[in-house]
Amino acid sequence: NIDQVYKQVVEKVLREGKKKTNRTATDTIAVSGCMIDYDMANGFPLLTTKKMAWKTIRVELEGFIKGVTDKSWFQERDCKIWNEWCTPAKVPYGHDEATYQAMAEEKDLGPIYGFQWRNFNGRYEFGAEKLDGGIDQLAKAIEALKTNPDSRRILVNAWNPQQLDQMALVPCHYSYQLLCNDGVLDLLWNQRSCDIFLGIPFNIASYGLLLELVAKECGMKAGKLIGFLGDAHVYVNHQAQLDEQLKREPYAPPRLMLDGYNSIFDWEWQHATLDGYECHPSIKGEVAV
Ligand code: DHF
Ligand code: TMP
Repeated sequence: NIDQVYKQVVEKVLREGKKKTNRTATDTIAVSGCMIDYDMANGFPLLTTKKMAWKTIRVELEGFIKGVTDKSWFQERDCKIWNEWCTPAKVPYGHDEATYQAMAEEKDLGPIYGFQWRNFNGRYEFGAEKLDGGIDQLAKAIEALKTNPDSRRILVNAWNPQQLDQMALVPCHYSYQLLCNDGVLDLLWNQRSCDIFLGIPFNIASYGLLLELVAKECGMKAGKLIGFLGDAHVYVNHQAQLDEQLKREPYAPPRLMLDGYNSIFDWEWQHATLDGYECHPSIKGEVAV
């Protein structure tokens, strides 16, 4: 199950990792290169060894699919994980209290994931009535899967060098590929930088959910969920939490249900629910800004 796959990643990083300084004020223990390989037939990949913020994960993905770049949209739905970030075009990045305060107040996230998925390299203007131009990579990917499922060219890219300097945080997970084999759909994503305790459990569940959504949209079955991790790191102030988590015995994985919407483009977070999510209590950890 996914807890076992996750445990192997954590153990590899802690065993082979080297202490490293980085952009944030907190050091990490890091390895270069690691892979997550999970078969969706085993159940939905939400960790059971700590309680996961399932609503937050769904809201974030809905925002990405809709190309939302306004922090308020996420906050109105109780999704707070983007609170600490904003476009550096308005508040230059820094480590002092005044900067943190200003970043929390600013609502423009810049042309992040969702904008690039739906409007790649379009003209970016915060608060514009509708998203402006660019390439709708997600719609094209789905169209390609429906018309030419054998294709090895179905990719969505968030890494846009022309707009990196406008983004709240340059993409961590920067591309994904969809591969179909005999009606079974695999999703493979690339992630350059991976916070193993906080970020990765979210990223696994989020791409697992996206895979199920796209599979359903195309009348396919979800197959493999594969993640290629670049800099895989544990922040030094997350080690005690991970020690605690790894001692816990996983529960059986939950089942995902998707219902009550017409297409992936009008899917809302409430349309995805879990059957039988049994889990251990949540474990808190500080997010390095
Ligand atoms: N920065 C760092 N250092 N690590 C990240 O994982 C990260 N992720 C970002 C933006 N910047 C980042 C976007 N995704 C949390 C989870 C994912 C995420 C940002 C934050 C987080 O704090 N999770 C907590 C609380 C979640 C909640 O209750 O809403 C957790 O315990 O999982
Ligand atoms: P960086 O831009 O300096 O690499 O910092 C980004 C941090 O956020 C890094 O610890 C990785 C983490 N992260 C994830 O693990 N997953 C995510 O989805 C995001 C947005 C960030």
